Amino acid sequence: VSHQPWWKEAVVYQVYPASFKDSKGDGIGDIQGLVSKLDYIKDLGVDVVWLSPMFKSPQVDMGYDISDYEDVHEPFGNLADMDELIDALHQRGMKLILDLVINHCSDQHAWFQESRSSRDNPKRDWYIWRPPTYDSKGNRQPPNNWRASFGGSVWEWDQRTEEYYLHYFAKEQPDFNWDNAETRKAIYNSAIRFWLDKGVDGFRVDTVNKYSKPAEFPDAPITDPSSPWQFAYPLFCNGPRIHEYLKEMVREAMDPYGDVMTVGELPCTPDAKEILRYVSAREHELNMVFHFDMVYTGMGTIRKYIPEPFDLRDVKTALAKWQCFIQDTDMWTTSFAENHDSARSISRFASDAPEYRAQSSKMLALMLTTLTGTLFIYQGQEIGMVNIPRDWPLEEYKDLETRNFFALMKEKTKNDPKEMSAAMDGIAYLARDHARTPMQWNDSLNAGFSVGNPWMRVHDNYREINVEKQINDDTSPLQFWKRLLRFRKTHKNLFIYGRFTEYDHENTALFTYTKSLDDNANPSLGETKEVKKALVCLNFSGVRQKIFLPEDCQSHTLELAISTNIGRVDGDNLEPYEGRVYWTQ
Ligand code: TEU
Repeated sequence: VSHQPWWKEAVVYQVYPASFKDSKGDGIGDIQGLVSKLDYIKDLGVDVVWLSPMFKSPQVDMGYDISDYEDVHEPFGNLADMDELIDALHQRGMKLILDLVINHCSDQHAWFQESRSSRDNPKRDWYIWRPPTYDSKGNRQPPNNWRASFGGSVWEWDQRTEEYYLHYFAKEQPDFNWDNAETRKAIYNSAIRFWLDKGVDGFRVDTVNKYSKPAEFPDAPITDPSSPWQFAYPLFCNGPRIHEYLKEMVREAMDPYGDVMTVGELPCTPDAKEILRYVSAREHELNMVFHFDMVYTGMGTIRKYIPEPFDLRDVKTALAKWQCFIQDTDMWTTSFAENHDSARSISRFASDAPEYRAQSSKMLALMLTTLTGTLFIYQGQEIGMVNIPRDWPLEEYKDLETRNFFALMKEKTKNDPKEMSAAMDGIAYLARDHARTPMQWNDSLNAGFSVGNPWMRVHDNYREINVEKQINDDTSPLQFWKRLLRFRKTHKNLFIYGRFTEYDHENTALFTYTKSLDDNANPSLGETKEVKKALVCLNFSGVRQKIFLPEDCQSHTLELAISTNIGRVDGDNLEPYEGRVYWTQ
């Protein structure tokens, strides 16, 4: 394939600073802890580290509420630690992207403190303030009925200046007014240029389609007035001036630095034409986006923690859409199954039963490493970490989204035991907390994460699942991931760039697809011959399944390239949660 930008072939590893490695013994992960693990990350085969917010923050939303873009949350370290991290990564030939959280900031940020101090403060218009409305009985009302992502109204009343301010997330996360050019310029300087000047290589752009608000704030169509958590999420997205703002941001704050990598968080954007406006190369906005079609399967539509039934076809539809959609366009995409907002993929899409957990981990790894797009691995995914057990009490869950949902259910159901048990089932299946239990390094106290009292409970299975136990075990998820990352790069024209074709879609146990060379690709050498086409067979069930052999593969001899069953495979029967790749021509 002709020369491609570096970020297409990069493997990105996401680090959640609070839960990765604590070097100070205060029970909170920190930057020096991350620095101490860079050789581990490098050895895995990673090119880029994505570090979730480490900026100064009151931590209402785990750092996605920033009170100073130009400083570091004290328990994580300081600016000198960040300089050391950037340098240590670059010395290893790796890169660093930070989280760009610029739809909102913390209510503790100096800018917001000024803005809320009076109606005529010069920064008043840096946020979105609106006067109250009144109902027929003279009761004060917020400007509209929109509900925030973390519960309650998107409008918070400010007594001092007797106006409401807008917040799509927590009330401690006031939304910026991106219509104000002065605000945009300040954001570009403080959140972007400050870090690019320090040598940061790019950004994961938080809530990238929410900055432009609708001109008016019409009420959302509330289908169920009794449900306190109706929220207008789709109305928050893809506003009238979003592309103007993103083009300006890239042109003014990033282009002067050369090749800045950007990956946008793009939920609620099903329309292919709209997606192209964000990531088509000719638009010069974002390099790529995370789509959430896969990780959202099974989440409630009205409220994410009321799970809805799905089967493998929904997952295959989600993935196939993006694999096919990008072909014959000038856009790019991502391959991921986990992040800090998502439950663990083994528990969500395969099986975390002890007898199937490792095999599930390897099968999912085989899927992710053979799909087209830039590959993202979330901390702990490489060793097969799984969801929090159902019997943990709510107190062990720290995420405000989890806590607020539970409180809303209590209020709505008047603490009905059956309803509350269902709420706990939803939390135990989908909560963002599942991704935030401390990284499991070894079987010593607190899994080697901290010698202090961890801010969040370590998973009880850390003695069975940890880096040290897997680093020397050839059959472990960790070793298999390492092998797959090399395998993917060796055959990058097939697996990073190749053409995806799905077969047997109605099968709810098997995911079968081929990857074939694009016309202009030069085949890479397999072990024995040029490989132009690979057949990927994934068993997402706990039952042996006969491989599905596509018509156009039957005339060729199949050569086994790799299997999650190290060493032995049983003819054309896939074991439970087994994955295989065959060369077909
Ligand atoms: O996520 C925004 C987002 O779409 C999800 O958080 C979603 O709103 C939530 O999971 C409910 O479905 C980004 C960050 O990834 C998230 O951690 C932050 O909480 C949020 O923005 C606010 O910055």
